[in-house]
Amino acid sequence: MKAALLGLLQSGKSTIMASLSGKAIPPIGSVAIEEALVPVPDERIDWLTEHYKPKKTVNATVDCLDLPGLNFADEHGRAAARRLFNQIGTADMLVLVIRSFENQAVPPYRNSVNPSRDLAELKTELLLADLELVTTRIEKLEKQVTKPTKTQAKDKVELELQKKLQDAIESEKPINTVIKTEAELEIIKSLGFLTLKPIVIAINIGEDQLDENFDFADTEDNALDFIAICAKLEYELAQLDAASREEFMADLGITESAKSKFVNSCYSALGLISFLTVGSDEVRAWPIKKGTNAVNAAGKVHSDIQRGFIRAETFAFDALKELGDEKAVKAAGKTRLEGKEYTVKDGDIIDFRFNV
Ligand SMILES: Nc1nc2c(ncn2[C@@H]2O[C@H](COP(=O)(O)OP(=O)(O)O)[C@@H](O)[C@H]2O)c(=O)[nH]1
Ligand SMILES: [Mg+2]
Repeated sequence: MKAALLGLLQSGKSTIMASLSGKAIPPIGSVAIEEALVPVPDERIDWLTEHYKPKKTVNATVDCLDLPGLNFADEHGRAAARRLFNQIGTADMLVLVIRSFENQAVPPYRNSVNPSRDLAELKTELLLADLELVTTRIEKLEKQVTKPTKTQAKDKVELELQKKLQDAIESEKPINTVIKTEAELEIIKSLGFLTLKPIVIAINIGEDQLDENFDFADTEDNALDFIAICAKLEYELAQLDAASREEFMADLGITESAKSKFVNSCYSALGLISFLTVGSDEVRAWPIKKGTNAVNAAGKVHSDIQRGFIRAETFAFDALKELGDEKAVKAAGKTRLEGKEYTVKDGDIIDFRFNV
């Protein structure tokens, strides 16, 4: 699952990225696209690792992309932004990084620090990029449907849908408010619309703003996921060893690290949950979309297991933790045999029975 960090010039994307990856911050103005696989912290995995002492532990990961800063204040910047937007069609979600920190050494975008203005501008630009895509597509389809081609019927259906999208964008609604069915999604999926993607807003707060409340509750945006991160502090924290880090976090009153906030909010914005597999070889978390059934979950582990699926032997992590070991879980009647259609739950520990 890929999350693209998008933000205006010097909003702190690379600093956030460095606090997630533990790597150094690239020089200011760097245009290289950095990528990091960030493990999703999971206390269940930590507990299971203690319990099974496996040779290997694998957390779920979110693949984070750090992109060059956006600048819509001049033509050159707008052209660069458009090129960048065309490159992120394959990202599964967007994290919009918004500057709220004051820093004399870093000149602010449009000469003032103003998070709600910046957020509004970013959202408008995402909509405009989608409007351009939709308009080009409609022009093409309108020509195409007049010809008696094999795809004529299909093209007509798509044209209707694209017009609905156009209406939505023109009234400043993201495309994901219109797309309701899998069939509709299938039609437009390959076009890479930006406002179809789930969005998390990361407010990069100053060192002096740790206690402020940034929920934007008075705007229409309270439907979006917001997290507040002080990138600079988090970067410094990430450089410390675990013990000093905990001490500093306690001093500063930070209860959850940026890394954990960040990947957890991505995970839930993507609609992901984890099922777990355990054993002396490996303890592992597997990300799946909420609502995935057992046979498709099996396919995440291996296509052979999906093909030869017989049953999923399942118990809840919580039951194991409460009762102490697998034997006790079984004795308490809490181990279940589930079939292909069983909807996997977050924290299910699964042993797939299969036959190839
Ligand atoms: N004071 C302060 N400075 C920050 C913070 N986050 C980033 N900066 C500074 O802002 C500048 C731009 O940050 P950078 O991460 O390179 O931004 P990017 O252009 O979005 O990748 C750097 O000089 C950072 O040190 C923060 O939370 N507080
Ligand atoms: Mg950068």
